[in-house]
Amino acid sequence: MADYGFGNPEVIEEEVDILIIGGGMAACGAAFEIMRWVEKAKEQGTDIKVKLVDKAAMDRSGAVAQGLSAINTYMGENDPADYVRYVRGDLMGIVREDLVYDIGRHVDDSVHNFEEWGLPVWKQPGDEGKKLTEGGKPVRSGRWQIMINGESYKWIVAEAAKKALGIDNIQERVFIVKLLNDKNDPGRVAGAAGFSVREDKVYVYKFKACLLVCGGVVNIFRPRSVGEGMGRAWYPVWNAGSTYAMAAEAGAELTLMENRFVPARFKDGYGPVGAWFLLFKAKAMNANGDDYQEQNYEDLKPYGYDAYAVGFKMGTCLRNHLMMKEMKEGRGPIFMDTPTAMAKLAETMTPKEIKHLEAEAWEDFLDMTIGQCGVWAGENIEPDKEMSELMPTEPYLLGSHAGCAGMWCSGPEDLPGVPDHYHWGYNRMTTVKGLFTAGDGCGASGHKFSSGSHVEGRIAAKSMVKFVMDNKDWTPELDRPVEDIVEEIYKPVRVYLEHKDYTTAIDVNPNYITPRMFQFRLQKIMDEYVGGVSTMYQTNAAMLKVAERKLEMLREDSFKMRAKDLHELLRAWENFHRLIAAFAHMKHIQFREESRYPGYYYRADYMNIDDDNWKCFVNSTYDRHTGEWKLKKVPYVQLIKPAEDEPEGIGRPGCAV
Ligand code: SFD
Ligand code: AMP
Repeated sequence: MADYGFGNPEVIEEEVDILIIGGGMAACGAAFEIMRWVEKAKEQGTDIKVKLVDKAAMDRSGAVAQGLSAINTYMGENDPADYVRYVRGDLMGIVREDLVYDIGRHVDDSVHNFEEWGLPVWKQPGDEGKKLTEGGKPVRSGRWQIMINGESYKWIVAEAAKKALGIDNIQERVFIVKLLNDKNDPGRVAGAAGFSVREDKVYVYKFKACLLVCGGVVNIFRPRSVGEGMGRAWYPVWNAGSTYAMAAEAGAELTLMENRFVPARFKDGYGPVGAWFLLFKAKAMNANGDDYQEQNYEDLKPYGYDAYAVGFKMGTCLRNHLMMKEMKEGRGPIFMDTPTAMAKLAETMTPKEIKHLEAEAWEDFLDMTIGQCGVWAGENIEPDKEMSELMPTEPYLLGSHAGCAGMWCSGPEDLPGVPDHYHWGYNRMTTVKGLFTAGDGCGASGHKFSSGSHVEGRIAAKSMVKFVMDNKDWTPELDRPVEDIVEEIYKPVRVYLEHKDYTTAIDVNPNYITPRMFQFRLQKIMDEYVGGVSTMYQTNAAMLKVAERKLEMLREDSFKMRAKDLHELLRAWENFHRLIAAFAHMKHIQFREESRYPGYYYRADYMNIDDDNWKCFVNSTYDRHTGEWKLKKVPYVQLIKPAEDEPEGIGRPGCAV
């Protein structure tokens, strides 16, 4: 390797038994849970070494960085079977009910722990000071959601994780770039490699098992906020598709990557709407003051979307669909009527209580989306006096909120009726041996949110320890020499150092592409051809064909991405990950010839929901050597009987594949 000064990284190799990649909710759950099982293994004479690596600092990394104002999955008095019904209703009838049920039956334990660790959970009058475990009744915003004072949510959860795992077993500010397969078994993972975002160092880990939990994908589509607002998004911008890309490259089967989440949000600040709709009972209306949901209901019928709604009870994407019709037909902007909602609530309140209500309206955003308060302050909006605009955002890929992209995972073995293709090994293990996931990584089971992601990390942790115990005598061997891996990771640095003197302007050079420009190109392709905001979320086979060609050319150019410093190296690798995740999304949308998620995206050439042919999962695998994607249909099996008030479409069996 030539000596460039910067760009000659120190290489640190380490062998552990289990590597947790990521430091978000799922990773913190895993870190908290795992030591209990590691202790048990120790009692049986086996020492298990666990390490956690996060690209950022755990106290504020991932989606919960700014905090949250609600825990959106808490069963309490509810039956987990009803939780399954809610999730499959919201995700248009196709979910892995075994995985969803598994979350439902365990999630409350995580929430009880959060409260124990110091997270303030709102209680109903008279129950203040009484913990949930002591029978304290939470303030529910909806059937599944409870309110919290959650500005420090992530800090609290990370503290417990760090305490359990021990600070020496945590490495922050290391960006993992790729998983490494085993030399003797390509269907197995044996290691991972990444680099420090602060020092000229490359890290290569070997392990028996790993938990890949790097969150979802943000910024593959051109965002609504550009220019001065760039970097503003609803989901966390630093979750760049690492989970899906690294898993795909390692050979893991992905599922429902055609699914995406397009949240309706307070415009420009991306403030969530849940508390306003559910807790404050606010209504959304069009520019004329009409309730567009009521007015447009008939519009669900022509393409069979009404089979997935009962009256005005319908899932997130269908609510979006009705809103988008208003916007397309020129009756926007859409407003959230905050003044009426607040005035109504205030009718029975004392002046002191009204002041408190106003404070809560602000705190909802101060707790989790501070930028929205910036918009309100900057535009002189007092929510009790003036309405705020709502807007569907650019699309995100995720598996834990109101979306279900991710990896195809083995589920629990103790549930009745579970078919063989739902369970082939250890709970939450992917189709690659030793590779586990949770949270945004585990597909076909959305609506876990923060608490469900935490508990899913715990479920995976327990089964990883079992896997390691069953593979005690196995030694990982990397399928590539370490020097090779280091060269690949530092390639963008080499490209820069070799060509930087060719021109006098650092950003203008025919021999390289900057990560920033690369990202713009990716976002333009996805936005214009794969159903972004500029086409109002519509695409078709011909547009996808163009997208494929352009993405393929972008892939060729990706090898010319430059990194002038460590920050750009991070940006370059985030873009590689985004590109693979974007490919997966495009390929899946191309394969599924129906519009399963109207309001998230439309196949304009197949506008119907077509249960006869498409009530099934779509799974894919990627060959990193050839760049080829293989897609297939996988049967959906209903495990929980539909309730009487469930939409007719839900009752339909999965189609033959
Ligand atoms: O209001 C690498 N979420 C909400 N959940 C709730 O329970 N209540 C809410 O109120 C929620 N809302 C909400 C939510 C999220 C956001 C952004 C907003 C509002 C504004 C959802 C949850 O936060 C979400 O479901 C979970 O956090 C998902 O957990 P997980 O573990 O799958 O992802 P993560 O927490 O983002 O963590 C990812 C980690 O990976 C790291 N990382 N590390 C190493 N190498 C790499 N290459 C890496 N790439 C990423 C990250 O640093 C991070 O640690 S509301 O809208 O409904
Ligand atoms: P959000 O703030 O939009 O992320 O939503 C938080 C929670 O409230 C999620 O569980 C949503 O599914 C739910 N939610 C948001 N808006 C509505 C609505 N209009 N009707 C029913 N549930 C909603």
